[in-house]
Amino acid sequence: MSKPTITAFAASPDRGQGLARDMRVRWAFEEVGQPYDVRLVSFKEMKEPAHLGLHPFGQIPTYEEGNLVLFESGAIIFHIAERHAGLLPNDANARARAIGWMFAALNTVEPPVVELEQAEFIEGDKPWFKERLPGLKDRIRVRLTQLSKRLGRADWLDGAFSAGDLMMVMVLRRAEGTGLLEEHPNLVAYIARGEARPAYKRAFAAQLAVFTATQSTG
Ligand SMILES: N[C@@H](CCC(=O)N[C@@H](CS)C(=O)NCC(=O)O)C(=O)O
Repeated sequence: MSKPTITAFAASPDRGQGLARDMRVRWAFEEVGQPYDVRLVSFKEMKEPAHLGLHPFGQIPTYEEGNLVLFESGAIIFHIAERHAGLLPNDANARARAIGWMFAALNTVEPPVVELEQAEFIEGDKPWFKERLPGLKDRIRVRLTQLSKRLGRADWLDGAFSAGDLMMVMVLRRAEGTGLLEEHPNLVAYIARGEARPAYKRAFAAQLAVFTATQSTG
C-alpha cells in the first residue's frame, strides 16, 4: 500500500474532542501501523468541485491512495482492515461477525445518535424541541440497552478487539454528553478500553494537534 492521504476538517467543529470521522480512520491506520498524510479542508472547500469529485456528499473523511478514491468512514476502515493484519480476525466466521459489528455500529447505533445531534443543532431553539427530546433520547436508549446486554462482561464485542469495536467505540463516543451512556457502566468501561489503546491515543493526539495549531495561529 502506498502512503494514503485522507481529508479532515481544517477547523474542528468539536474543538478537538476527537469526534470528527477522520478520527476513526486515523485510529485504524494507527492500529495497523500504516503511515498516512492528511489534507485539511475548510467547510467551503468541502462543497467545491475538487472535493466533490472525491466525495459526492461534500464531507470528510476521504481516502486517496494511488488512483483509488474512497469516501465513507466504514468503507475506508474496511479497506484498511482488508489490507493489513490486526483489525479483522483470520477465521472466516469471526471475520464476518466483526464486519457485521462495523455495520451495526454505522447502521443501527449511529443513526439515532446522529438524529439527536442534528435535532439539537437544527431545531434546538424551536418551541417543539423540548417535546421531541425524550423520544429522541429513548431511541438511543433502546440501542444502548441492547448493546450493553450483548457486551455483558466481555472486553470486546466478539473475542479480540476488531474493526467492529473500533467503529462501535467511535459511534458510542458521539453519545457522550447525552447522559445515556452512564446508564450502562459496561459501555462506559468499553469506551475507556478503546480510548486506552496506544493507537487510539496517537490518533486522538494527531487530530487534536490540528485544532491546537489552528488556535495558536488564530
Ligand atoms: N457516513 C459518513 C458521514 C460523514 C460525515 O458526516 N462527515 C462529517 C464530519 S464527521 C462532515 O463532513 N460534515 C460536514 C457536512 O456534512 O457538511 C461517514 O461515515 O464517513
